[in-house]
Amino acid sequence: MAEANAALDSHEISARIEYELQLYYWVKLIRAFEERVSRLHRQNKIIGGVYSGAGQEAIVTGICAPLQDGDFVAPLHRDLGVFLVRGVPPGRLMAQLMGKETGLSRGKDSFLHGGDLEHGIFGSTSMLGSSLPVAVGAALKFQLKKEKCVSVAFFGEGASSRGDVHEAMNFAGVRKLPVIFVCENNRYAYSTPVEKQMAIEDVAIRAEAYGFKGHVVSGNDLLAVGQLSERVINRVREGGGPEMIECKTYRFRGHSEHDPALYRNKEELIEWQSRDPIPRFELYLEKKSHDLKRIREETDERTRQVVQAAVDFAEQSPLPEASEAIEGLYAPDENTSGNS
Ligand SMILES: Cc1ncc(C[n+]2csc(CCOP(=O)(O)OP(=O)(O)O)c2C)c(N)n1
Repeated sequence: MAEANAALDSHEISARIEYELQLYYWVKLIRAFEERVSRLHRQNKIIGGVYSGAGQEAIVTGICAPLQDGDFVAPLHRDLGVFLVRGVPPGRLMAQLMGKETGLSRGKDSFLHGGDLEHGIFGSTSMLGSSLPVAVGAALKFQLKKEKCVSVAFFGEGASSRGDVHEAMNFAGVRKLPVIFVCENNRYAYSTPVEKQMAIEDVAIRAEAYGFKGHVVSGNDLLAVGQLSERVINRVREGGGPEMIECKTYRFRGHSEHDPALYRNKEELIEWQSRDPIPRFELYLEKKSHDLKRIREETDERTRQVVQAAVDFAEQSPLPEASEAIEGLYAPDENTSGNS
């Protein structure tokens, strides 16, 4: 890092510091937001299932931070953090989780399928893996229209066993599309351990079979994910064709809030909790001579306020009117008054 810094001027160094503190803010915000969502779920205030990404915050943060306006992301059911890093207002996101009028789908859905095309986010689908061909379709559009944008498709190691994941990667490889495939390998697909999912160690080695590069990185190391993602996104944006990033990680909670995850042993959980991405990044900040105590206190206070404001906004928002139930579901028919 010292060597790398030697080549930077003081302006670039302070921009880099600001960027790293922003990364820290995001992982803390995602953790605080999701912890609050788990509590709200127990209070019966959340509509639908809650799939916590606790333990995996460094992945969505490191991958999405270098993205630009116009880029496209297809997140997983566990990737609430994508919405926060892409700039979706936390209040609207919380309202989506509570099925309120002010939510992204105006109270028509739970978090699971809520997208926000304004921020380039495609709502995830129930069929695992089926959002990859959609992300590839977005990349094809960027290529055909000569737009310098990239598409990012998140998927789990469980989803990687699905046929349309193969089809999406094969097509992307053949057409050299600007798409980044990000595997969040958290070792379990619901209760199925990774050893029963695939006969190989790394999903990333499959990339070679499709004619592009695959990388393996610790998904619990924010710095490593962030640095790799910056390089990969730049190459893909410049027309280098698709790449795959496999992030090795672990989910701290069950598959969803109703799953006590009794199929995992306690030792394994403790081992992975000791690799928590947040203290790991704090250690990095401290080693870089930041006043960690002050930064942590300020960030905790800031995230507490943001999360509380989001909850207040969502709780004060109305539920949708029944008469609006089918509004906005179909594209207007240009030949009629637009109501069909
Ligand atoms: C095609 C398909 N099969 C099964 C399911 C049920 N299901 C929902 S999430 C899940 C686990 C997914 O595991 P993974 O893809 O590794 O993502 P993770 O939940 O671990 O983040 C399963 C089996 C589904 N939604 N779609």
